[in-house]
Amino acid sequence: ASAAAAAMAECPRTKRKREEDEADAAEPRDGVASAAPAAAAFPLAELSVRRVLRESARDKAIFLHGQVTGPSGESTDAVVILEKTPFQEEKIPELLRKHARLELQMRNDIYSTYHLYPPPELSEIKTTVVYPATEKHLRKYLRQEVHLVRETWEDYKNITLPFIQSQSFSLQWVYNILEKKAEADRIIHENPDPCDGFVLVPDFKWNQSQLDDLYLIALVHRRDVKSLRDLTGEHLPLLRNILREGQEAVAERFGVPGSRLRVYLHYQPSYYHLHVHFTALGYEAAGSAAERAHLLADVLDNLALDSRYYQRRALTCALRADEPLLAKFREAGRL
Ligand code: GTA
Repeated sequence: ASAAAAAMAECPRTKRKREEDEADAAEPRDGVASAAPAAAAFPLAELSVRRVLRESARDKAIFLHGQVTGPSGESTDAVVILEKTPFQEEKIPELLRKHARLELQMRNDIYSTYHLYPPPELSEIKTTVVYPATEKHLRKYLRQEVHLVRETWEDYKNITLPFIQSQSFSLQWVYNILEKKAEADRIIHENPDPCDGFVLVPDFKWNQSQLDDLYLIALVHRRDVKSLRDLTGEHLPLLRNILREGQEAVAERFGVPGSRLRVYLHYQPSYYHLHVHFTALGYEAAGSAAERAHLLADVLDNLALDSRYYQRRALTCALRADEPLLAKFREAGRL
């Protein structure tokens, strides 16, 4: 009860920001918000596919733009991501024993290939749905060339900040987790301190069936820190808590030690509420490349050396070709 009470308390430094955000969340910029997830399953069979936004043979994933037609004939956009999941070692004997069919494709000397048809319970396709999806979601998932921009602190203040204040994705899903209105049963660890606390939950991208693609996300309780750019020495206790407690919680729950985890922040993130990614070191998660990922341990050292490190240096950002922020950099003659 005391942990719950602490989580309800508020970091004095963030009170004003929360009030602004609540007003903001009531009227989300991308026009989509819900306090809690709808209970009904998504009508997948009724989805009419408009186009393939992206597909990846390597990741065995396809990103679809589809539409669902409502009772009065209106169409609503959705993004549906279908993704084959990694093998679970412990299910292999069952897969071999219970396969529905094994069809020879070719044989040559000692070499042969087959089509193996597993039973339905062993052929899961991870399905992620964004519904209703905004134009911005469709753009986000569309395959695009990316361009690197070197964003100085001046650029951040004059170009990026006004842009993210005017049109970033709704943070309602984050507030739902922090307020236990969604995913409450999935919480792996919580430090309820309103200033230096956070909630650790499995990321959206992880089905938790196997550890190869382990992916969790730590969401900070305070609401006044948008991204890496806002961090100063003041946030060191918060960041140290995330690293230490996050690693301990993952080791305890999943048996993966800190030395096997990649713990990092994105710059630019998609969602401007500070969060930290925890992924299995052997897993090349989308967004773990050098141009986007900043290791939390390095961020801590940089801030300990210089409290205003992230307000002094230029940061590289990878922006998609059709991203309005990239256009803003072009207009400002910064590209
Ligand atoms: N637990 O409701 C949620 C939720 N949402 C809406 C987002 N996340 C959530 N987690 C929970 N519940 O890791 C997670 C996201 C992401 C993090 C936000 O929050 O899965 P970020 O702000 O740094 O933004 O992190 P990021 O990484 O761009 O977000 P996102 O949405 O994952 O996009 C990543 C890019 O990866 C996209 O452009 C997409 O095209 C690509 N991608 C590749 N594979 C996938 C996949 N399987 N699913 C989704 N996106 C993928």
